[in-house]
Amino acid sequence: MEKKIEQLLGQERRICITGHVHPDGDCVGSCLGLRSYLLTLDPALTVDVFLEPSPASFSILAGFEKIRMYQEEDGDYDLCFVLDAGERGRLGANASCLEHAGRIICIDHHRTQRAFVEEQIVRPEASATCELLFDMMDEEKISLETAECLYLGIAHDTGVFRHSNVTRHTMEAAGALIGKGVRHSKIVNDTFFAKSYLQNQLLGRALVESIVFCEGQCIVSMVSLKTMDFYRAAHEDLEGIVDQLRLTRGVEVAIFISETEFQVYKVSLRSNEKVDVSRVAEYFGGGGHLRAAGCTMTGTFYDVVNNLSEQIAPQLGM
Ligand SMILES: [Mn+2]
Repeated sequence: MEKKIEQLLGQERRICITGHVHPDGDCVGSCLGLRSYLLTLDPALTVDVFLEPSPASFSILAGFEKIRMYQEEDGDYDLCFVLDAGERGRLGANASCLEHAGRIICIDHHRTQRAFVEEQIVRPEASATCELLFDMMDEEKISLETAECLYLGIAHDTGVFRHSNVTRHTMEAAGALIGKGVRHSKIVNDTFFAKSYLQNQLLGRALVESIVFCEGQCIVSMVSLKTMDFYRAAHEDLEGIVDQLRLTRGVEVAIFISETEFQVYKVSLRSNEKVDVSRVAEYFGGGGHLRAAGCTMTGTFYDVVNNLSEQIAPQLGM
C-alpha cells in the first residue's frame, strides 16, 4: 500500500508543485491533479503550480490557466512537490523554487533517478506518475476535476493504454476514474489524437525522410532547425512522431531527433520488445523508461546516428 498524501502532509500551508521541462500529459496531469486534490482536502491552502508553457489542448483540465513559471517574487513555500522528474536538471528554470521550499517531496515513475531530494517516492512499475498519485489518494476524496487530470496523465503515458507499461492495476485505476464520470473519450481525442495541420505536415515530412538501419530493426528521422523555422514550429508540434515511427513493421527501435540549437539535438527513443532504451539514453546523459527514453546529443546528424547505433546494436545481438 502506498503512503497516502494526507500522511505526507504536516502543518504546511503554502505548497508549490513543479515538474519537468517540455511538460507532457502526465506531467501536467499529475501537477494539476495533485493541486486539485490538495484543495479538496483543504480549500484554504495555497497551492501554486510552476511549469513551462504546455500544449493548449491541456486547458481542458481544471487549474490549467493558473500554471506559470516560478518568479523570485513568489517567495517561500513550506512544501514543494516535484512530480514526474527524477533529477534536478529536468526542472529547467523552475528548479529555483526548490531553494525556497522548507521541504521537498519527489513523486515519480522514471527508472533513471539522480537523487536530489531526501523524500522520494519512486515506482518505475507505475505506468504514469498519475497512476502512482491515484494510489496515494483516498478514492472517496477524488473529485471529478482531479479524476480528469489523472486520467489524462495515464492515457498519455500509456499511449492510450497501448504500451507495455500498462498493467491490470493501470486499467483498474483508469476504471475507477471513469467511474467518477471523466470525459474519457473527449480527453483522448482532444488532447492525444487530434493534430493541427502543422503537426500533420511535420509528421508527414518526418516519415518521408526517415531512414532504416541495423537491417531494418532501427528507424531514424530528424527535423532540423531550418525546417522548424520554415514551419514556425514549436517543440510540442513534434509530439507523437517517434510513436508513429515505432509502428513501422519489423522495427525494434525508433529514434526521432529534433535540432534545438545548431548541432544540438533532442533525441527521443522508443523500443518494442527487446531493447532497453533507458540504458542507451543514460549512456548519453539522459534517461527514461525501458521502452521510452530521451537524451540530448551534439555533432552532425551522422555522428549522432553512428553513436546511437554503436550503443543499440549490441542489444540487438549485432
Ligand atoms: Mn510520466
